[in-house]
Amino acid sequence: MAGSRVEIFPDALHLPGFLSLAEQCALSARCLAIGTGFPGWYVPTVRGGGKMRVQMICLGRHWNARTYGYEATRRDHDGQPAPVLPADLSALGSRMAVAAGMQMSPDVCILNYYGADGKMGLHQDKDERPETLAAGVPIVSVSIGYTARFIVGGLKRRDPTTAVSLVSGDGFVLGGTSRLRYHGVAALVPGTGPSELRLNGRLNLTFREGAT
Ligand code: MD3
Ligand code: FE
Repeated sequence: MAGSRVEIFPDALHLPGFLSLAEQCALSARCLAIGTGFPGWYVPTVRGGGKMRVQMICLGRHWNARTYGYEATRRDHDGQPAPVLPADLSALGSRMAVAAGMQMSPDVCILNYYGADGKMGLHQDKDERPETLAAGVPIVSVSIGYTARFIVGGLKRRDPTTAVSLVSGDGFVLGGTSRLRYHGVAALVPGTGPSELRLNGRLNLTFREGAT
């Protein structure tokens, strides 16, 4: 399925097998090195006081889970500066957008690391600059490890949703009129993903532009 594109909605493209196994192994090692280094993973606490069901680290800019804004330092956590977004990761985001027939120049990458019982509730990503959102500049993501039951809905929380399985190596690009769709991770399928990865969990990288 490498090189295929599946249109889930207009401007919502699933790219099965976007990364080869070798690329998944290298990227997984890279992300785990970043996350277990300093300042490393943290579990965000959201506005209502609840903890998210995922470990996170933001590269380039920090997404504040209390204010839902982007900033230079991890003000809602330990005050550390957000680590830089490495050029090769930023290039990967741009390359994925191009593979979906779009364009972007990421200024932030959010790494999410899910354990077997990880999930992410239905939400919209609308904290980037209004001009970027209005222009439909995409968010692009790539998944490694356990398969995720990913759900995508409409522009209102209660709109019907479609389920997509995001398998290790898959890309997903959400731009244009789909940029503000509600979406979330309903559950993971523990034990899935290439055994060569030796990854007990799932890594997801989202690349965003306009996080300023
Ligand atoms: C659909 N992450 O970090 S990635 C997130 O699997 C997030 O970790 C999920 O939602 C994860 O905000 C989903 C695919 C994705 C990313 C951004 C989107 C889907 C999207 C933006 C709009 C609509
Ligand atoms: Fe999201």
